[in-house]
Amino acid sequence: MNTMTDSNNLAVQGRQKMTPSEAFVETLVAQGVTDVFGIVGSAYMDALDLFPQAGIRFISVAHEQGGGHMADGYARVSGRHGVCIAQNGPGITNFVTSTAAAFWAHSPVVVVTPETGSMTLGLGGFQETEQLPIFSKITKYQAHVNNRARMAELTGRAFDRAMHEMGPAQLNIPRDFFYGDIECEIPRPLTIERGAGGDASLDQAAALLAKANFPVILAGGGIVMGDTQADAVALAELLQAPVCASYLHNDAFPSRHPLWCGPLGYQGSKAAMRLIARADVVLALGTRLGPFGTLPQHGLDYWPKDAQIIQIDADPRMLGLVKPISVGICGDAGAAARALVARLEGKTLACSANRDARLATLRDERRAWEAELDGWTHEKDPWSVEVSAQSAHMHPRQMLRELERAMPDGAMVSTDIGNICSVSNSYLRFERPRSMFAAMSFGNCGYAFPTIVGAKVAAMDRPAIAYVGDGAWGMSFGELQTCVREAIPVTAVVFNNGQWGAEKKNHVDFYENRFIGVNLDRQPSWAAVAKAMGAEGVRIDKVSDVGPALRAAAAAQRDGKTTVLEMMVTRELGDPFRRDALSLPVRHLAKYKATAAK
Ligand SMILES: Cc1ncc(C[n+]2csc(CCOP(=O)(O)OP(=O)(O)O)c2C)c(N)n1
Ligand SMILES: [Mg+2]
Repeated sequence: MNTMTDSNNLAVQGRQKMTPSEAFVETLVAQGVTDVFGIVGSAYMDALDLFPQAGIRFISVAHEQGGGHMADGYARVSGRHGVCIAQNGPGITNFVTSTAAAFWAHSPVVVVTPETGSMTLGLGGFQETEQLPIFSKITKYQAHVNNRARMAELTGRAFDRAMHEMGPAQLNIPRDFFYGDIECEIPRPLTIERGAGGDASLDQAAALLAKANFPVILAGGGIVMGDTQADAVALAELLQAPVCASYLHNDAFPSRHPLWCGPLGYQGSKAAMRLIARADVVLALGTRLGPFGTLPQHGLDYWPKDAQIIQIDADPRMLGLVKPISVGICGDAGAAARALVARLEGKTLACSANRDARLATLRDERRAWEAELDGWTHEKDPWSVEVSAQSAHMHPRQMLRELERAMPDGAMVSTDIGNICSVSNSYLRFERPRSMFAAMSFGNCGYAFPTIVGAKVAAMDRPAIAYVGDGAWGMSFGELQTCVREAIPVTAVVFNNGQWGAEKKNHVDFYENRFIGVNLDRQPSWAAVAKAMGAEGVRIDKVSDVGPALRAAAAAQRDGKTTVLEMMVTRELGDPFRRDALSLPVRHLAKYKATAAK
């Protein structure tokens, strides 16, 4: 039974004769799709032909991976489905990385994968590969249209599952199944409401929180995806509890709120780490407690191993998966927060007794971390000191602080995988959810730029800014073509340090500076490349130019202009990503002895 009322649904009603292409497109209409990203292909041309009359914009991209990331960014900012489509075979395999990234970003992306024709499947015809196994581990659901008469049903199900399970769904369609005559009804979206969780577990959680002396809230992506920040704020204020953001979800809690203490995880906030280390009860609100997000950082092993952990997540498989927990609640973060407020309001809370002392600690930690960031203008390890002494370029941290100060209100910021992008985690603060679009756990270079392009399509009124290292930029700058061609104005801040820095840091720390494949010598001027591609390009050499340049580029978005700000920075490098996973080199063979750790 469809629970959505149909009055505003523009799709055709009732059972009737149509072609499968019409059934497919009408189901998109029924699901509220207005934008689809991809590269044109004969495999789905019959359906594409209907897009204009259906009110669907086809955004023609430079590379399918970019289109997949755009669908991801679009979904992350709008809370609606992101949709991408491509040619069978090579167009579809180009979606693999973006689909895996969307999987770990919990994005409701529908990946439409037209397949080789059903009558030649298995014969090794043109552009043929088995498309279902490839995506089997990176999707929440796979629909295969095994009969053209089921086109609408399976299309609708792929959309519903993507939203219900918050992740990519694949819709695989043999290309000959777009043609023919069928009779069907267009399914309406199946809206399923999620509740707060079980009463007994909520009671238990409320009892733990009432007794807590130092409760700390860990605000996760569930708050962002549920658009439920106000509920998290209400619960935090009731408890007067410090709120840390989970790794790369800096937009889960407003940074100007007095209880905010910043993100945990790699290059996160020491204030957040020091406060959660003191917790006797942690309320993990809408977070899977991913293993990478709570690793020791800055020399602080901050996860409170003796604390009682209450974990709330909409996916029961995430409860207690990574960290031992005391109470697991399968529910919507916002609904659970409201249910906890209802249980705790008017009750005596143990933490009220030490409220002033706790708030003083919070203020002290926040102040200390801000002061440390103000003074931390450059990296201090010997290699960084040496390379920056030889350079006239900007220190990355100073540049990042300037970007933070100049960040326009309501900005959406995507960040790539790289050393400088990672360091930016300390300097990214947001007042509203759906503002930060980091490459999440999949961690692929080349994520940030196309993702912000998709985000901009969904929110044309918001400034859209991507932080990208120069190596990752080399992978993704092709989508400047999409910005120019499709009039999608964004700002790319490209950190030119002439290296694949994050990996080079491992050479410095573990391999005695034996640099292999990490220097990006003889790069083009990225500002000049941008201009050649029809965008604006500005090279920034001085810290004092950073803020004005960002403000001007963000303002230029209102005039439809995409700008690349090429930031000339030193080769210094912050802490490495995977200190947890590397070891000093051991060599047994005489031939390789010279590379053994001394
Ligand atoms: C697709 C992909 N390839 C390789 C890597 C491994 N990797 C992680 S960070 C990094 C270096 C990033 O360099 P750059 O974008 O220039 O940023 P920087 O570290 O210099 O700030 C690489 C190669 C990856 N994460 N993703
Ligand atoms: Mg670099």
